[in-house]
Amino acid sequence: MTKHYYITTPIYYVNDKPHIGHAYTTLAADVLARFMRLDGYQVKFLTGTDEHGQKVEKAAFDAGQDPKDFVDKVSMNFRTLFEKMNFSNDDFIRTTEERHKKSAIALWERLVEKDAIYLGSYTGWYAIRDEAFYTESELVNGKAPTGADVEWVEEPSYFFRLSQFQEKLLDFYDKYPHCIAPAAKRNEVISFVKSGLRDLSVSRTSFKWGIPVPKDPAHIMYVWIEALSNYITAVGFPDLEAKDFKNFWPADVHMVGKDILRFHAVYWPAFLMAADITPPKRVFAHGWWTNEGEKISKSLGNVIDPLDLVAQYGLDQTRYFLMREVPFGGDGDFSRSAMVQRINSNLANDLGNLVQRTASMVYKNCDGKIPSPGTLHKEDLNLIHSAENLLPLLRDLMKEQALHKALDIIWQVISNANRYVDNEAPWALKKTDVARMETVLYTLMEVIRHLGLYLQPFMPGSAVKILDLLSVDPGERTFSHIGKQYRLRGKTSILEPTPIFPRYVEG
Ligand code: ME8
Repeated sequence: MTKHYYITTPIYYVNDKPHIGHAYTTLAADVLARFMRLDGYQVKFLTGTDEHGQKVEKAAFDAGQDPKDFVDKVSMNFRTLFEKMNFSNDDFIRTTEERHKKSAIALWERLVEKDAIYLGSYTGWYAIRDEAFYTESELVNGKAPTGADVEWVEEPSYFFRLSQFQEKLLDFYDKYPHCIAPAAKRNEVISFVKSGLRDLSVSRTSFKWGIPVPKDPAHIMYVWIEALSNYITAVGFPDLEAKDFKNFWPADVHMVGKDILRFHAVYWPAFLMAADITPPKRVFAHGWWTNEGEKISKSLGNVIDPLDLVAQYGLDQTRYFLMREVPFGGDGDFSRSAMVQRINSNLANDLGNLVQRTASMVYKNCDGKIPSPGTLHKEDLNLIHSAENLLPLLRDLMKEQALHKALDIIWQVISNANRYVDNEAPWALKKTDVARMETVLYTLMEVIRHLGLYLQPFMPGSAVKILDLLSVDPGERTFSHIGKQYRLRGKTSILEPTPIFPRYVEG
């Protein structure tokens, strides 16, 4: 039976050009999606743009453009970025698309039908930057707790009966302990819900750029109720019988930043429960990046454009750095020195040298062909087994979204292999015992084959180069090709090796 896996990213506001944070979340989802595909799952990986609401309307106004023209352009910037970052998303959703309008309206109508929405009036604070409502007691020095400016709002509004979902949500978190991660974030959500939930304003009348409320077009749907529904739109909602809906819903992972966890782990499951739709299996909230120790913000002028990083350091180098530098789930700091250190030490030295010196020795000393091994010694088998046995460990880590730990254990094998090269000294064996040299080089090549397979989700371009170098059949590059049965065959010609990970030299 086909196994399915549905992973999503937030849909990003198109008020400005994409930055490192957007690339980061989508990269993490890309790595997971690629891993699961290699592991035999049918994957749906969704990302996209959130194009309605006051924040986007204001950005279009400030740019002197019609909102539709404006969102078309900015959304395209995200699409282009994602292509350049080699993201493998299966779909890119825009909330201005017809399929999404239809779905958001259907969700609203379902909520009305279930008596989960009523008309009232909202009096309180609203932060356009956060697209969020705040009470007086939540304000800090007259601003939102996030630092965003707030404005006073008094207007008729539809409300969602969130207050009725406190117990249901707590039961849900209890019954599905893995539905929110990391654990510390889960605890924060639980204490927030325990502190009591107020009904949530879900429509606005003070702007126009959004989806009108069915039968009451003076109201525009609150951007969050609309935006969250993108996750079901993309699998065919409102058609509950749609093939994708049946295969992929509930989503396996909503990958989000910690800033929007509450929307995903409280409001979204409540909307879905009210609409009689199963909530997502898991919401994972990762941390935030700072730049050289400073909060990233437009006003500080320190926003990092991911394409600048790619141009300067290389695509897979950037992907690797973002996934390795920070324990996934925690906050992290971008610094040039850390980036250069990672590139030169982990990529150029550890991995790059291993591949380059092994392949060069094979190319020069074995007539450009993978040697046939003699009897494998204990140390050869130990090394090969350390590579072959990674798969179940990686699976467990990826299930927890411990992406940095997955790289850690791959790098342990790389260290083992480098230690093995030093101990076995194949360059010396060349003069004393050619047969043993061939066995050692074969062992190393077989380990490198595994490294190439495992690194595909993280550094797809470089992994392809490694596997191509070894002439691994393109049809034998999934995780079902891990292990003994698909070991390299002696006498296979390899390509002439050229360094895959050059050192970064400050220019
Ligand atoms: O919140 N570090 O969109 P958004 C890490 N449209 N990640 C960061 C980051 C940083 N410094 N800055 C942003 C929205 N992010 C809504 C979502 S979903 C139904 C609607 C990432 O454009 C992180 O994933 O403000 C964060 O959650 C997201 O960008 C916010 O993107």
